[in-house]
Formats: sequence, structure tokens, C-alpha cells
Amino acid sequence: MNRRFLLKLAGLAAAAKLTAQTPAQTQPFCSLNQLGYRPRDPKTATLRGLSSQDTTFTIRSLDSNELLFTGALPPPTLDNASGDQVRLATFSSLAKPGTYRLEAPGLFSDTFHISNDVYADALRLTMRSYYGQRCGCAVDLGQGYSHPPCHLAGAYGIGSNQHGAVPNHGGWHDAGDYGRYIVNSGITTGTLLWAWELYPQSLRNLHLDLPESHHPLPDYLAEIRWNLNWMLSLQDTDGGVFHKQTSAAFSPFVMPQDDLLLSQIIGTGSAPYKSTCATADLAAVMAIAARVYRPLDPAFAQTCLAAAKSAWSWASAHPDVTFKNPPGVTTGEYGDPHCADELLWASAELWRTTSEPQYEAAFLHGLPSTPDQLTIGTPSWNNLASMACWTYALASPSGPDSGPWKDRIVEATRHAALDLVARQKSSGYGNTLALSDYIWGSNSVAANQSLLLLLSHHLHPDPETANAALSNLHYLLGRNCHGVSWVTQLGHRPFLHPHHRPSAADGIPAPWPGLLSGGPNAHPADPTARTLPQAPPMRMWLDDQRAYSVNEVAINWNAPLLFLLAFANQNTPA
Ligand code: G3I
Ligand code: 9MR
Ligand code: ZN
Repeated sequence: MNRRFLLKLAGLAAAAKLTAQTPAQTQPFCSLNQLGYRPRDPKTATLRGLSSQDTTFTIRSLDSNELLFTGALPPPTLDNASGDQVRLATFSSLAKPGTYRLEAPGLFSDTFHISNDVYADALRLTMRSYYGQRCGCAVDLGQGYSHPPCHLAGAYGIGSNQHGAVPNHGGWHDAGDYGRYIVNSGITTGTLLWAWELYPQSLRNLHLDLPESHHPLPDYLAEIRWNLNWMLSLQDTDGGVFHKQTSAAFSPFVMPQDDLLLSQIIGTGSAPYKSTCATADLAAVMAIAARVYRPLDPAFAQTCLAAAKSAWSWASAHPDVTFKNPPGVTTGEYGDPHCADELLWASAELWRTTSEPQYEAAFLHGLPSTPDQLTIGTPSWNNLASMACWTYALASPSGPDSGPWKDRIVEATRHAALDLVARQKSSGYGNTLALSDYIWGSNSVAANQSLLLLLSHHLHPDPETANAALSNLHYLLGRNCHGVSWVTQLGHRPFLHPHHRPSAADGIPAPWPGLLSGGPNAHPADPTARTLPQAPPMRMWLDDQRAYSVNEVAINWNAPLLFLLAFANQNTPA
């Protein structure tokens, strides 16, 4: 039998398993992290569908076939996000490495592991998915997940004063579509570079099996540089940066090499053609890159720094050029009417990299008039103010010289983090999402809330905040009302049908590995998701390739997951 056929069988088996096992709301069911837990972390599973007479659960070691743990089940409580009556089974003190199953009357959980390296594969797969998103390059992830170079013909065109052909400079396809967008690349690449700065021990020896793997640069940084080079190519000679490079409309569901629509560099439609948010995002990211690559490739770091400075000057001189799709363009807009937060981030990163006073002055000028007015929120592609504040805090001296702003940033971050901790404790499935957080890409809201919690933990160590961050990982990897792992090819029941053109067009049933689903969306915005009956927000999700407002994948959604996994793998040599 050929390999493709075997893969097809495996994929069909996985699909059959999903339909057979996806639990009805009223049947006994246990949801937990389908990979498992690190020995010393808190461990709680969510059970539903049990009789109120059932008051205990047990955990069986599948290595020795012994029952190693018995725990009490508290009475059911209503989880508002899912509408489920849930029972929480806590077994944190079970720390012995091994393979286990949770049991209760009428119920066996998925098999799970307890071990220090339980998230090592997840980290590698999640990061390797960026190689899978590469544009303009032959990609081969193995097992048939491959394509030849794509989108080689590029041009300046719409909404710009420049015309003519441009070479392809790579970058990552944004999501399930083949567009490349500076704004979204910004937060993605910035988050990945931050993970390198904060958790290098998890990343410096990560083997990604890339075309560049034999080069001296660590694989992790080689992959990120692939996107940095494309971002640099969208900078004009005056320092401003074009918003995106996409076709005029979304392509059909074909492999990338079969998408023959012209890939165009798209401007704002009138002078100065470049946009402020994109330019400031590029300045921030290139300032971080200048720090990260300096010890490894000083010439590249110098290029990044020069790009960051000229972009910052352009954005400071043009603070309000917002982007809307010019006539004839219907690809993703990433429109954001407020670019002050992007500029704040650029100023803070440039100050952290150079210590030059004009950047600190610009950052301070962008803050509220008094420290007590400063609040910290969850970052997202259109909200970078927290990243700005954290970078400023990370660069400021500690102790008596730290100054009022650093102290206030730490305090406001901790305040936001403790709110998330409280939410996590009252959530039936252990996530930190408020009901209003179930929006397009809600899984990335959860992951970015973990990033906030981890920054809080970094600035003011507190296991409660780190544990709440990890609890979102458990939610994403199976402890949710769907009993699904929202990362392709991870766990027992990973979702199978992402809105992702290569996964749809490659003829292999199982999707490309390591991709995070957008997740539940209380405001479904595509025809397929709109067929979902109105239900509590966590239930507003379905595993359907057409349903882009709940089941697409995107580079900026994978990045905070990667950040969280880098944290969780700190004691696991890569
Ligand atoms: O923030 C508001 C919230 O206050 C409100 O309650 C809620 C109710 O509608 O909406 C929230 O805003 C949503 C916003 O995302 C949040 O970031 C908008 O409704 C929603 O339409 C918007 O969705 C964006 C989507 O493009 C449509 O523009 C997603 O953030 C963004 O990730 C997504 O990005 C697309 C690219 O355009 C193209 N490539 C794929 C990519 C992923 O789907
Ligand atoms: O595939 C597109 C996806 O990447 C975007 O997030 C989404 C919203 O902009 O649009 C998808 O494209 C759809 C288009 O908007 C409407 N026609 C069907 C397209 C593919 O399903
Ligand atoms: Zn491409």
C-alpha cells in the first residue's frame, strides 16, 4: 500500500473516532488535557453527565493497572460559558510520572501522561507549523505535507504610487488564506521573539528540520528570520511600510502553488500610501530583532535596527494614516483606527534596544497623564499597548531607581492577572475567558491571557498566575465542552477540518500539523457557523472547514500558544 493511501486510512480512522466519541452533553464525559500534565502542576479534569449519587473518582495507572488515586467529587455547578453542569475532579498531588486514566461510574477518560516533557512535542509541532506556512519556498513537513514554491510573481499595484514586478521575499501565509499582512506579522513575530528572550532554554536547541537547519543560526531564529525578511521587503525607501501583500481577492481552495492570482503590495489608495499601524509594528519588531540577532548575526541585526529607526521616524511624522481596503481589494483588512498603541510599542522597543532618550520620551508622552490611570489589557493584533508597557518594565532598572512607571506597570499587570486567576477558578473548564471574550479567534484570546499571566509572573513571581496560564493550555488541548484538542494532530481527538487551504486541497484527510483553531465565537460571521443554534458561547464552535469565523487557523493565534509552551518546557532540554 502506498503511503498516501495509508495516510488516508489513518485520517479516516481519526475522523470516524471523532464522530463516534464526541460526547452528548448529557452522557458521562471527562475532559482534560489530552496530552497530560507536568508532575508538580495542578491537575483538574471536568466531568459531566454523572448522577448526583456519584461522589468519588479514581485514577488508574495504566503501567501497573493499579488505582493510585481516589478523590472526592464536589456537587455539580453550572458553567455559564458552556451551559454544562460540571463536577471538578482534582488530582494535583498525583505527581508520579506515568500513564493514567481517570475513572468514575460509567466513565473512562482519555489516557494521559504525567511527565516533565509532556509538552515537548507540542512545542516542536506548534513552531514547525510556521515552516508549513512559508510562502515562496519549497515546504516539506514530511508525511506528504509539502508543496513547491508558491506566489513567485509579485507586483506593486493597488492603492500605491509604485508599479511593476517585485521579487518574492518569503514570509508566512497569514492563516487559511495566502495573504501576508504586516500588522498581523507584527504581533506574531514580536511574540515569538519575546519567547526567545524570556525562555531561551526551551528554544535554543529546538530541532525544526528546516532547509536552513545546517546553518549556524538556531532553527527557531532561522524560521523567524524567514518572516522578518519579507517584512523588511514591504518597507519603502522613505521608511513607511505598506500594509499587506495579497491578491485582490481570496483565492479558491487550492494548494499555494496553484493559486495563480497576482500577489500585490497594497497601499492605502492615496498619499502617503503606507499606513501608520503597519509602519509602527515593523519598527517594534525590527527593534526586538536587532537585540535578538545581535550576538548571532551582527550585520542582520544592524539592518533590522536601521529599518526600525526609519520606520519609527516615518510613523512619528505620520501618526494617523489608517488603512482600509482600497476599491477592488477584498482580502483581510486588519483595519485599526488607533495606531497610538503600535507607536507606543515601537518607542518602547527602540528604547529598550538603544537606550536613546528620544524613544523613552516618546513612550512616556504616549502614556496617560498620571500612573494611576494606566491599565493593562490582553494583547491582540490591534492592541499592543500592553506589549509596550511590558517591554518598558523589562528594560527599566529594578529597586529604588525603578521609577513610578515601572512600578505602576507591574502593579496594573498584576491587577489584570489576578482578575484572570479569579475567573479561571470559577470557570467550569478552567479557562480565563469572560463571556464577552468568545469572539473571532477566542482561543487566541485565551492564549494571550496566558501571555499576560506569564508576564505578570515574570515581573512579580507568583505560582497562582503561572498556574492560571497553564490552565488555558489544558483548555486548548482538550479540557473544553467539545472534548476536542484545538491543535491539529495533538492529543486523542484533535479537530480535523480547519479553514486552511493546504489542509483542504492536499488530498490528505488529516490537516497540516500544529495549527490552533480560532475557537468558539459567540458572533458567528460566516454562513456555516451561522447555522449553529444560539447557545452559550463556548458551544458556538464546529469542526467544519467552511466555518472561517470559528475554525480558521492563523499565525497570530499560534504565537501566544508557542509562548505558553516555551514557558511550560523550560525544564525540558529541547
Ligand atoms: O472586539 C469586538 C468586541 O468588543 C465585540 O463584542 C465583538 C462582537 O462582534 O466583536 C469584536 O471584534 C471582532 C474583532 O475581530 C476582534 O479582534 C470583530 O467582530 C471581528 O469581525 C474581527 O474579526 C477579525 C476578522 O479577521 C474579520 O475582520 C479577526 O480579529 C481577525 O483575526 C481576522 O483575520 C483574518 C484576516 O482578515 C484574513 N486572514 C485570516 C485571518 C483570520 O481569520
Ligand atoms: O478564506 C478567507 C479567510 O481567510 C478569511 O478569514 C475570511 C474572512 O475575511 O474570508 C475567507 O474567504 C471567504 C470569503 O470571505 C467569502 N467567500 C468565501 C471565502 C472562502 O470561504
Ligand atoms: Zn505563497
